[in-house]
Amino acid sequence: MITIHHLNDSRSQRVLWMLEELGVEYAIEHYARDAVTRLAPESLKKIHPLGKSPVIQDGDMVVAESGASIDYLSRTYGKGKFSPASDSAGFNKYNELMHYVEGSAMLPLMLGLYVSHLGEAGAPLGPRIQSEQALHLGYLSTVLGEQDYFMGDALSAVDVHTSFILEAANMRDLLKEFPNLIALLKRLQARPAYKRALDAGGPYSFAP
Ligand SMILES: N[C@@H](CCC(=O)N[C@@H](CS)C(=O)NCC(=O)O)C(=O)O
Repeated sequence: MITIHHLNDSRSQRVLWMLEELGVEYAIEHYARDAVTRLAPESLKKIHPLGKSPVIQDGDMVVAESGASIDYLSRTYGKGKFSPASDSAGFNKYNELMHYVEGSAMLPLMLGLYVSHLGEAGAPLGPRIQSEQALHLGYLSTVLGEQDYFMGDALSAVDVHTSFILEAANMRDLLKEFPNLIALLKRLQARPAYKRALDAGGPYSFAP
């Protein structure tokens, strides 16, 4: 049995969505953010020493990091539907994008969020953060191009993983120059599995 350790309003939402797309049986352990600090409860450290969400368990296996979790689930249970085989032509692009999402694209969005708390003191960082946000969203827009999904004409784990970037950027009104990313986000959020995952995960502020 797969268990997802789900923190409300977090990156864990996209792992729940992957589980719903796969149609596998799973259990949810819910964790609530501290109302003031937004940190996860200490109890999450019993599952993984970092105490961050998401974490999934599958039998004896514990996987942290949303990208690794989504990739593990889609490779293990997806029957090749959501992730290309490692010897196929599309694998390197898939692998690059799966690492890129948290390794590069998320950083300027997180910096924007943190620096916004500094008020005027953070102003000198603004131009660099904004240019990095534009660089990464522009890159994602170019990779997507005219396709329906990042890997072509079908949903893959890359779209599930990237959704959090698109939602966080959209919430900050950063997608308006990228109509193809807006169209993709609408396409993703219209999927029945996406909606089922929202019902399962609880309130999620990046959703419309
Ligand atoms: N790169 C990690 C980030 C994990 C992470 O920072 N999760 C946040 C929620 S989005 C969290 O657990 N925050 C609560 C805390 O830091 O205590 C991933 O993609 O899973």
